[in-house]
Amino acid sequence: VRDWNGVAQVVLRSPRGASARVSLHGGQVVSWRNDRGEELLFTSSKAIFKPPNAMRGGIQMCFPQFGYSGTLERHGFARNRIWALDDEHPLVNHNNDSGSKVSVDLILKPSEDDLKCWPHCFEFRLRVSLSKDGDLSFMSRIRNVNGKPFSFSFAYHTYLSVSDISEVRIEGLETLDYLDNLTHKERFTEQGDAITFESEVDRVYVSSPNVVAVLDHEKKHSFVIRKEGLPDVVVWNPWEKKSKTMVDFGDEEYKQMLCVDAAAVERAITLKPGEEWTGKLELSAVSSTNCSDQ
Ligand code: TA6
Repeated sequence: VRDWNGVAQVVLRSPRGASARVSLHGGQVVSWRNDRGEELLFTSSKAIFKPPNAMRGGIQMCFPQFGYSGTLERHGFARNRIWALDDEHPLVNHNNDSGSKVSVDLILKPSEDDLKCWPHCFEFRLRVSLSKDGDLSFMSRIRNVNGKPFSFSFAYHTYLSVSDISEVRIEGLETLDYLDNLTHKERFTEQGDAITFESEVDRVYVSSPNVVAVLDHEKKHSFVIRKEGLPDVVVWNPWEKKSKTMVDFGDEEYKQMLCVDAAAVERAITLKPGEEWTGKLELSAVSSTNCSDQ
């Protein structure tokens, strides 16, 4: 654990030199580097570092909602809270079928103020792991602690770093239905080939497969996204006009980023007292030469 401008962060390192930095503010992954030291996540050069608020970029935990609604702050409060190391087993090395991983376990429980705006007793346990090959994975376990039933939506709000958004394609979402946030969640059906980008995109692809590929040949790597328990994929790029409305985002930065969020948005998840939900995400950054066989 290291102190980073007054913010506690945990640095995970793989034997080949890959790394990930997890901030206890928001449970946010603020950096993920491959074994050549290249940064794989986008963080805005104008990101406002004002703990405990989430800074623009990285991978943010959006809970108990993804999106906007009356009482709760946008995308929920989990990304704007100070998490704690889960004292049961904060830093674990565990060998499992995919070889050794290093992990950190964090936990978030509601404060008195949180309970005022969202009156449900929950425990959100988050395990962030880095495999020996540099893959970054997340396991979120959210439990209803003997309250009344509650419902929530969830997203791993993931800012991927790309070379040039106009060169990027997403494979795996073809022919799916999506809700278009630009037209008040109107429902459309995606056409039959890879998704490319030439203007603002803000969509929730529903009932999506558990493997999605973001191909960025310019940058010599592509991302493979594997998920479990998360039926939807949010795809967002603000493009030029929207970028200019965000103080913590550079006017041209939309060219170097793409949000592809494993999520549960269309249908809220409901937990009865004592029940627990698990949502898993694994990100691999593969060199373009072998991304086709992913
Ligand atoms: O669909 C993604 C989205 O909801 C966009 O509408 C945009 O608001 C983005 O999330 C970023 O949200 P944030 O709260 O991080 O600025």
